[in-house]
Amino acid sequence: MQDAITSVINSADVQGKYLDGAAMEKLKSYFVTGSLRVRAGSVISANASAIVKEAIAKSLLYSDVTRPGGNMYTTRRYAACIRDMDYFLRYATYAMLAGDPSILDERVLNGLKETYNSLGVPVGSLIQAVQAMKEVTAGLVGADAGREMGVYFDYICSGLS
Ligand SMILES: CCC1=C(C)/C(=C/C2=NC(=C\c3[nH]c(/C=C4\NC(=O)[C@H](C)[C@H]4CC)c(C)c3CCC(=O)O)/C(CCC(=O)O)=C2C)NC1=O
Repeated sequence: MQDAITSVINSADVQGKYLDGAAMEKLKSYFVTGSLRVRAGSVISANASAIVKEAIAKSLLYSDVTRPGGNMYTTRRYAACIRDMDYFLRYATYAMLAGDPSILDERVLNGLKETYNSLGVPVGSLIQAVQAMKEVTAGLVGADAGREMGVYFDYICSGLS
């Protein structure tokens, strides 16, 4: 896993150089948004289950996936879906705090699309649910932090499509 600081330092080190102006700018924009990120991280962790519940209610409840024959039908599969949404929220929050998406590649997206395809989990519906979670989260943390979280929710969606 990388973060905004290690990724800037690693790429300078590969070239055996001190940080140049562009690298310093990247660090600066990460540092000035530090308290915004930490505040958003606290709000999200205090409201995680409500965020997931509302995102599901907005996107999938009473749709084909929750009806008999749908992939969320039965308590076991419904619970697996909620759990997956909570994974996405938690790892997107880690990535937002780190300012870097690599943790999503390593711990969430690796092999996930293949798993979903083999289980018949409808990826289109799942992306709808993650997009709903992006809106719900932004409503809670505010536009600036919401935009930052949106980067990582979108990263998850494009990694699955
Ligand atoms: C931390 C990283 C991580 C992720 C992301 C993860 C996902 C994950 N979700 C799974 C299943 C599942 N995922 C869903 C999700 C959904 N079905 C729908 O229709 C909705 C669109 C959607 C919820 C939004 C469902 C229903 C299952 C169970 C499918 C089945 O067993 O038939 C499985 C198969 C094994 C299991 O059931 O636990 C994995 C590995 N596991 C991990 O360790």
